[in-house]
Amino acid sequence: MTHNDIDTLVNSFIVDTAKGEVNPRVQQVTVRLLGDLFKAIEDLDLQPSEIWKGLEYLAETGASHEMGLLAAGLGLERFIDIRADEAEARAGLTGGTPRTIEGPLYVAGAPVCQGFARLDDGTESAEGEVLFMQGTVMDANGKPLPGATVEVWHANLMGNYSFFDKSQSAFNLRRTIVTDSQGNYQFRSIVPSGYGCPPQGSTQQLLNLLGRHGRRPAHIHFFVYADGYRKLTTQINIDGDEYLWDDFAFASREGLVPQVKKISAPDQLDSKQLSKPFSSIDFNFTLHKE
Ligand code: MBD
Ligand code: FE
Repeated sequence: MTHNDIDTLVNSFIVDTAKGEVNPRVQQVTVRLLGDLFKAIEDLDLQPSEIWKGLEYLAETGASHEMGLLAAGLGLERFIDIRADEAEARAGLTGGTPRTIEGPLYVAGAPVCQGFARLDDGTESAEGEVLFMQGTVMDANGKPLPGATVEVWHANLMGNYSFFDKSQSAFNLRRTIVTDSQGNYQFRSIVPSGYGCPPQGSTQQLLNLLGRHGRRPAHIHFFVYADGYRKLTTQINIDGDEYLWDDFAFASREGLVPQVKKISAPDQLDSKQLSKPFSSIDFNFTLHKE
């Protein structure tokens, strides 16, 4: 069929058969996506077995709760971010902390703490390295924002996230921190490890066929928001990770790789009541006005 014939066919299937109330946006999107799919089937001469295999693949990906992971791995989530960046640039907004993808592993409802939080439940204290991270939430003029919210979540030493990994305690490595009267936040945690897609999962299966790995560099996720300001979704990467610029989810960005300071001076260890050197990251978040 020609592409014109396909457009006519899709319209006859979807638009001409409409009887009751129509949601014009849903109709528009359905016609467009279906038309594009049919054209791809025609152009690639996709065989019925391949088409059914594709549908089975998506069904299986959904059934195993990997649709979000697949969206990250195919760059769809990154593409959505690029479009958001472009919209911000058009609105004349520059200089805020760069956004990057949320990913599929956020869980709402983490415990709320004022100013400071310890994220880890201590189960990996023996093997893990302590991390302190701190900074200020501010507006584009550098004015600190007291009472702003910093939601933070990251993986453990196995690269796994609590809730999805049922072996971890509830909300391990997840907290909601409210900035103090100076707009400051601080947390104590352990330095996370990188993430790898489940090796037998459907996302990794496709990545294998594409000759791609499914690894992410070590990173920490954030939502940062305050009344009257745009919500920021971002991450920082742990510098030095071998996958830092080879992230399967394309989320690494200039400006989101803070320096990691190694603290080993006895007086500084004493002040934190620690016996081993720890890492420290200073990082400020800059929000745009709504
Ligand atoms: C992650 O931890 C993540 O942040 C993303 C985007 C995809 C998979 C795992
Ligand atoms: Fe993550």
